Amino acid sequence: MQIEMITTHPYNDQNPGTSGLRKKVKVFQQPGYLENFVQSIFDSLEGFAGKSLVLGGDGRYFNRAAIQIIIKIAAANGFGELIIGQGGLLSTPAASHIIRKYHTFGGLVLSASHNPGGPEEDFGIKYNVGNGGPAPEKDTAAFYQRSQTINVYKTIAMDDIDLDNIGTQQIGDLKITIIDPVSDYAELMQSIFDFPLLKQSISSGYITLLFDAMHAITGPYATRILVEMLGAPAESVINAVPLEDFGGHHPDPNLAHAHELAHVMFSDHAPTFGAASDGDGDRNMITGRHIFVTPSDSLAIMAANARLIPAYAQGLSGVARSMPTSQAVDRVAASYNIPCFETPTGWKFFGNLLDAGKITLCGEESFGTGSNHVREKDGLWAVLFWLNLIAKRRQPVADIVHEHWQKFGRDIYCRHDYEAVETPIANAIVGHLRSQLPILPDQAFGEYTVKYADEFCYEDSVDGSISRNQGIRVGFTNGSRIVFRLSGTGTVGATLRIYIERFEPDVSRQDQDAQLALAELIELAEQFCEVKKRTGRDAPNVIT
Ligand code: G16
Repeated sequence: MQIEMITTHPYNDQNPGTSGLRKKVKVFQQPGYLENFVQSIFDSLEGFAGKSLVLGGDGRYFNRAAIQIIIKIAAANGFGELIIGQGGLLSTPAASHIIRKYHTFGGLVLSASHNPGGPEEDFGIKYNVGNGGPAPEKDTAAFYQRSQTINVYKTIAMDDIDLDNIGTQQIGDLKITIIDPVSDYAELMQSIFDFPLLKQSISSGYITLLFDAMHAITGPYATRILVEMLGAPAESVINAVPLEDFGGHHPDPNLAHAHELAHVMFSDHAPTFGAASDGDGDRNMITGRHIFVTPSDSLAIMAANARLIPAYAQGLSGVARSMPTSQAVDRVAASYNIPCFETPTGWKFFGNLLDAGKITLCGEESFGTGSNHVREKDGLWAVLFWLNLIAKRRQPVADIVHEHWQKFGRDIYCRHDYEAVETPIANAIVGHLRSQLPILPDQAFGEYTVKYADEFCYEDSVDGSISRNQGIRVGFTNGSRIVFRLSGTGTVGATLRIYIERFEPDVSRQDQDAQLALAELIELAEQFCEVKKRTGRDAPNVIT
């Protein structure tokens, strides 16, 4: 194989965000843009000569073209084997599992997750390390640093690889293995959950279900597992065929974007259980007949019931949640006397805790839940967890949720997103919030008295690394909180996220609408950050 050294120039915007580098497709299509970033990753890593790399993506527009480019750069940089999902497809959790199962050096996952796809939309790339998890901050900082000085990348001249036929091809020193993207993952799920019980509950009609794959990667995974292995009727999986533009929708599993599912779940002919996943299959939305389960509640309920699932029957070593996630899981941990960790937003922060065995389950308000079975959040795993729970407890979703609130209290919760805010305005909002931090403590606003106001700083208890400026928190003496942060995954302007929660122990007051129950705190949030005033908007773009 003849290695070619191609002269290039740095791009100044290749700083990975919350989850890898996400930009418009047009940005990635600039000459050398993708090549620079991939070469910067390889230049920052050591010891991969002759080793294996996993490669796959969520099938969005530019996925196939990007894979062909990466194959050539990986070959020129000396990898010994590439393990690629058939058709260039791999869900994020499946990629994580394959890295772990086959002990590869790492993997590249091509996805912009829940962001829309298509020639005018978004693309993304992230590097996962040998434990199967997203590269930690020290690595992503090194990738960025290298991208700022890069002046050459390596590639080889060769024909495009056939991605569609399973099997092995040898090209010079490089072995390319095309694998079925689903089978290893399906086998893993079978080892975690009680498949015979699930099969029986579905075939007897006790559980009826609807899964919305949103024309994204989980279509083939859900069809294989829910339909072929567990016997659900084929029509239980909707929007099952992955499309490059996700059918023109945002593959974002929430009530706003998974509206087809939401419509059915709140209708008279709703099945027992409904769920959706996102572009790359790591997020999940859980619903039952006429009920939506917030991701924060879902995490707490999973933690409280984990012993009912075969793989977690021995109990949990600990749990973790991202800082803006509600404190519901903290109450479960306290009651079961297990540790609960609070990390910054971003799945990469759970990796060390999982590797060290300090936690078994973790999750985020952004529709992500997972366990020590892989090192990514996992959409279908969460779906199977809930199905297993329903089958074991023989209760509808609404009863499981209400019983949980009765026992632990309810953390009433919502998130308001203001998307595509002009960056200078967003920065001014953050500056304005920062300026109030010293003066807010002890101030009273109606029934709310500020207990603390700060910027979240995280010290990793395993490696001692410190991550500063991870969101602005205003906590009140009654346990309520308002959190403000700028998203690290958007591609246009800035997205301001406002997270609001209030604890309600009184059972007679738990069944309130979240927006109404949180109205006073929502007002206070505006008073603190002035997003409406400064942007001239009258409402958030998305409420979850
Ligand atoms: C990614 C990260 C998550 C994070 C989410 C939202 O998810 O993996 O850990 O919670 O983004 O991040 P932000 O609030 O910064 O936009 P995904 O599913 O987009 O890869």
